[in-house]
Amino acid sequence: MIFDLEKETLPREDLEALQLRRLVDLCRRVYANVPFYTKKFDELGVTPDHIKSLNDLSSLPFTEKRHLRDHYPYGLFAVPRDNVVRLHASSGTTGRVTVVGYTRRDIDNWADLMARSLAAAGAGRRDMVHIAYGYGLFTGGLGAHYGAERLGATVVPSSSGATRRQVQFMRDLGATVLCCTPSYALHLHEAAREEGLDFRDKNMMRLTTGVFGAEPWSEEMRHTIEKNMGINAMNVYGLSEIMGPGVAMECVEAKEGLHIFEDHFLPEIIDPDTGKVLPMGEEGELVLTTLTKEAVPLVRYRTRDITRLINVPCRCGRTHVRMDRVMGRSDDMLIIRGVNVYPSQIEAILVETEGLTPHYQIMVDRVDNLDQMEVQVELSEDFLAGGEVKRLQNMTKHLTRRIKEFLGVTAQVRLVDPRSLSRSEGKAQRVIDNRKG
Ligand code: DLL
Repeated sequence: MIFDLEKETLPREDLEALQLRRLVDLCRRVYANVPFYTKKFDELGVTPDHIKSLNDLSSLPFTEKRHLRDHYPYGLFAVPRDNVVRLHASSGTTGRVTVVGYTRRDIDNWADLMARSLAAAGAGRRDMVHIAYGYGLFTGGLGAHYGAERLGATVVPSSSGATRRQVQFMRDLGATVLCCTPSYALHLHEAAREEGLDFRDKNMMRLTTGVFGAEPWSEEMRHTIEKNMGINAMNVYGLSEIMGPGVAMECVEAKEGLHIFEDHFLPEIIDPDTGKVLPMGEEGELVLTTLTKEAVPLVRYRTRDITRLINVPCRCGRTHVRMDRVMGRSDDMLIIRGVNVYPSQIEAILVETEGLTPHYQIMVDRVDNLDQMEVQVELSEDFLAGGEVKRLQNMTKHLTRRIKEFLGVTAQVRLVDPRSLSRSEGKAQRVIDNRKG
């Protein structure tokens, strides 16, 4: 179902005209109200009046996470504090937190966009939406919550934690849609099995759809979750600085790339090293400009997420451009002896291998000035039960060879007992890099 038929299927020309109007308005607002942007624009010698076409976007300055940190907490706000009705914050892995704010209209738009996202996943007002993203300063819980209510569905605001109780609630209340991180979905699946419950048995569990995001996950992981749980696992993307979840969403019709809600966000792909805009279809860093955000509007925000844009018309009828599944963040790309490796590439290899569970961790170290990578992955109970030493050795060899073949790096593979790696309730920490600091 398309939640906002008119906006989501606007003919390209009309969409671009709307974007241009909104871009000019955005520039006027930030130039007049945010000293950081007044200075940046002045330094580059541009004013809002210079924006005559969407191509002029590339003459505008970038905004980076460090700018938000430097102006902590309210320095980039474009409206008086009285007009801000909500704050969220994101901690990130390093440094100070960043604080983002929302006006009444920002919250309203966000609810609309998350409602669009849930509808694109196939959800509607008859659904029972179980939200296991964390509620609080993290945008996942409340973002999904307002969207599900806007859609008219019934919401179970479960938040994260108390995993066994969540599974029982999902059974008792008849959850049909689950919103959480993909790693937490796996955890719920495991907890269900321990309770003798099976998500695939639709007489027992009514779940049909997952709306998963907030961390990178591979296509292979999608297949695993879908197979284990008997559901459609859909990908939702977003980030707190831009809004929260609901910036882009896959449609159930194509399940190939996430539609970026272009009437609210203007995407570009740049070369992360040079900052140059790349041609359509090339892989690089996603940059987003918020067209309608009032409280903290951002011009050309560098997301650090690596993806590419797909402008082939989609069979669902939406005209908004799609972005490919995020393959990783430019800042969590590992460089192992000079070779670039994304954790999601390792995940893809592990998840498609019979006999393993989708639970893994990557440890990186430097020994005698040489990078060492160890991939720890849990064996499945079945594999372990039939496990002569020979089979285990063969599995280790097989994985080491696949990683070498596909990524060009040598990894130590360590097979570990089922359930021995720690489980996350929110974003999984896949990599422990001991080389830093
Ligand atoms: O994770 C917002 C969110 C909540 C998105 C719930 C989807 C669902 P932050 O904590 O600010 O916000 O983290 C944003 O998470 O820049 C990406 O690196 C990563 N991320 C988010 N969604 C996806 C996804 C929320 N579908 C950062 N695939 C982003 C891959 C994702 N990475």
